Amino acid sequence: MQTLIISACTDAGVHIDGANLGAYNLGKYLEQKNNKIIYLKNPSNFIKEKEPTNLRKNITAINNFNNELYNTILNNPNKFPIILGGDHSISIASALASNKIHQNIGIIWFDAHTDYNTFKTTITGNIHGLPLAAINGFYNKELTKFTDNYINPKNTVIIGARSIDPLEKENLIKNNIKVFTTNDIKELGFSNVLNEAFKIATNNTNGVHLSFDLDVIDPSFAPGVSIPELNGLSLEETLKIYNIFLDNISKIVSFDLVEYNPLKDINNKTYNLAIDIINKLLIKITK
Ligand SMILES: [Mn+2]
Repeated sequence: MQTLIISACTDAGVHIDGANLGAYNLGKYLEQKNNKIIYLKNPSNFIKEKEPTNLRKNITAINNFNNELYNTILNNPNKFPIILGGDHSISIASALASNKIHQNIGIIWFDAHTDYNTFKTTITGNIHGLPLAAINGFYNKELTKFTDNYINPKNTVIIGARSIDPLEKENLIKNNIKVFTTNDIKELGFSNVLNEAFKIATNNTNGVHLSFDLDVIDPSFAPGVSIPELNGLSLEETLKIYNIFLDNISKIVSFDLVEYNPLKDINNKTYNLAIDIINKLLIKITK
């Protein structure tokens, strides 16, 4: 199948700089391997706001960016979209564009955080903490003006979470979102967790969007992310889980890899891992 690879060069969703460069670097790597890459960027006059008390930081820039990303994906409905972030706010556009094309999909959100805040519950005002709630149409409608179709919370699964804000947890409970924490993975075993995740995400849907936040991995293996969280998945666990995703590639209709931040990376550990993840996916899709 033909791929649509978009380098989503933005870090407007987080006060830490660098995720925009991550998207750019991954795009350049793939371009050298003869892939066609579409680069999306914020306007050159964009100045990122970092004021802690502003709980809607950079919302206009994020909405403009996501509007363009959404339309770019919709204009290529017969290709498999691979979106390289960028901070996690870009997944609002990638997941909802895929949902529009395939008419009702599920979502697996692989992440140390649950990204389920609203403008009422966010502590930081960093919009990369809100995307999954927006994708479910739970408040956050200011972030989804380009669409009115959402992914059903019933078909939404989070895997690898270990940092959930107290009010964010209430949002998850209200929407009955299935969350597998890192401890759940260790207790239940990753194959049981993945089986259950695919069951939830494929139940009466036309496919699954996989959103892979590199901070799900322990920072000792993937230090190059904007908001690292200790006690994450080991490299071995991550690759085993990822292999199960790849074994289920026929169910996956779109993919994004987000939050790689070269400014925080050590010895290119995270870069090399990100490239490995993308290359394995490309082999599966294009063969
Ligand atoms: Mn995330």
